[in-house]
Amino acid sequence: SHSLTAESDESEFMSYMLRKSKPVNKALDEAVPLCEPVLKIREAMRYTLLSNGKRVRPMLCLAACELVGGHESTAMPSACAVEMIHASSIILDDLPCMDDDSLRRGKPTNHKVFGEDIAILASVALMGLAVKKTSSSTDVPPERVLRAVQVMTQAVGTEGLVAGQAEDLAGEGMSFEENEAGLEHLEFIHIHKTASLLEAAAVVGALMGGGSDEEIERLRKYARCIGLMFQVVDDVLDVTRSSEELGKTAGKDVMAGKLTYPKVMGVEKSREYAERLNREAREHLRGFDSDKAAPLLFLADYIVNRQN
Ligand code: GRG
Repeated sequence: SHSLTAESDESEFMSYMLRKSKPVNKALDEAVPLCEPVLKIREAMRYTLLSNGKRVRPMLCLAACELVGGHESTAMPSACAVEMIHASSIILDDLPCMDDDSLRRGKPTNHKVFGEDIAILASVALMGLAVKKTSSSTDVPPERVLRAVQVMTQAVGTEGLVAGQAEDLAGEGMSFEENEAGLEHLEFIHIHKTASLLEAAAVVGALMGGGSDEEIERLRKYARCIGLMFQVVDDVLDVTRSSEELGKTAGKDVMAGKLTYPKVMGVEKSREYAERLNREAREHLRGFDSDKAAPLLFLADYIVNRQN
């Protein structure tokens, strides 16, 4: 199994992603053993943590670590931790009092299977475990581990996921003007709900790998760009999908009343914006060796080009 270079193609990137996800899934599996006490809570934690997500955040964490010269295994606890935070947040996001979703990753949502009480406890337990995992990183100077815990916890609270979710909920039912103010609201949500955890993944990976402050900052900016880009592309795909399915869709229209990039700036401008974010993301990686940066450059292209 050779490594990815600037000359690799998309299919080599896909096998790189698959290859990277294997040790991550193994470590996640081992992190929550199915045993007493609280067997039911552990089952619920495992149900979401091990269901088939793309593992973009762990991959970003490991790739950032390797990009600054660290070994993959040094960032493995942090890579698991960011996926635990991600799993924790999607359990809460799907609850009836939040987005009220019954399906996630093609399966019934956590609370549909285990009930709301168990789902909430599993979410809190995953969040705690994430902090424990990060702090148990070995072969890393303690001040770096401490910084990683700070970065990770900051990405969750009032400067991160919670802020994004709160703004999202506050905006529901409000008719935002499809103008500058609407765009600001939209960017705030995505910077916090999506980009903040991707930023944390890249930053803690680089911290564990021994990166300099300047390298860490460049990776943070790269991750913010791909986080925003992910959401712009998502909104554009929603328009494309719903026009394709026009007339044959049943169930709730999730986009009804929701502010999106196409609503604020139109489909064409949204596509241009995604392309601009991709260019900007790549510029932030310019100072790195292009072969070493290849996984992150491919990841950016993968996000901007995805078709569903
Ligand atoms: C404090 C844990 C916590 C949460 C409270 C509920 C909440 C605040 C925030 C919501 C976070 C959330 C669900 C953000 C959406 C992020 C997003 C882009 C999800 C989809 O990510 P993918 O495509 O998913 O990487 P997979 O399934 O591939 O992992």
